[in-house]
Amino acid sequence: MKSVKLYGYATSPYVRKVGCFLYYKDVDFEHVPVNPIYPKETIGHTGGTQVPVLEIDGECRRESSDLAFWLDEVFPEKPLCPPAHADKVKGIDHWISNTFLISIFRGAVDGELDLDMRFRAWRLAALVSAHTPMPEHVRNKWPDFLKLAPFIQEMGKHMDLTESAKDMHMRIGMELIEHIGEGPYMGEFDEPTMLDFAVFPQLVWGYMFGLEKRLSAARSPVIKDWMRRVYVHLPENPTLVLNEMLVNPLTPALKT
Ligand SMILES: N[C@@H](CCC(=O)N[C@@H](CS)C(=O)NCC(=O)O)C(=O)O
Repeated sequence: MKSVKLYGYATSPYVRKVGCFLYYKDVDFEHVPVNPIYPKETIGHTGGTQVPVLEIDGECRRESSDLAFWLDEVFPEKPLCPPAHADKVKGIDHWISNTFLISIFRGAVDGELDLDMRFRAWRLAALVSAHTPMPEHVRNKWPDFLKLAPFIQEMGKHMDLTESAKDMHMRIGMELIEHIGEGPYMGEFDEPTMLDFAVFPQLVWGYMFGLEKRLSAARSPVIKDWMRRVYVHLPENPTLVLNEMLVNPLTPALKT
């Protein structure tokens, strides 16, 4: 049996995405939590600080979408990017990587540290600390650290900041609905692909772990039905966050 390790903190959307790839493929893996303050302790051997890192039998690779292709090579069952649909999958994945996933960081890029944003950031720090405890003064400063993190500043360069955050989230929600189309899965594929697992955990984890009061994505019937279909392929907690931190279980929210 191959030894598979996923290094990363569960507050990273890219780490959650690769976690879902592994869950869907039923690959046995070890999640190695990375302390964002001291990443070298766990991923120093990779020569970098970026997560996720996937290690298969001692070989380490980065870049979440490339990891889907690598997983398909090593574990061909349940392809994340079926060869017959590769062009379409890669096209929509481009939208996910360059629009959907970076939009998650819009609040931090705007850097308006109102009380709401601070509570959010402190909760994020608590979720990270559940795995890799961070000192109290670091947790307290987490809202400011997020605002200044170089990789988040970099994401800001790829956003149209003249569009309001509200308009941006609305537009991206509509684009997601278009990509789901008639379903059953994103791209109107009959089986789930890397696309579904790149998006799904991002829509549910904030609600599950106390960042959002409501499962807001489920306000769209199209997205809610799609979430129900994708969730069937994943464990109850597909997010890599410790179960002890759960605030709202997902099943009841998707049932009603
Ligand atoms: N394009 C990368 C993005 C990964 C990424 O931005 N990871 C962030 C966490 S969300 C990170 O590791 N930031 C710290 C760093 O780059 O040192 C992927 O898809 O894997």
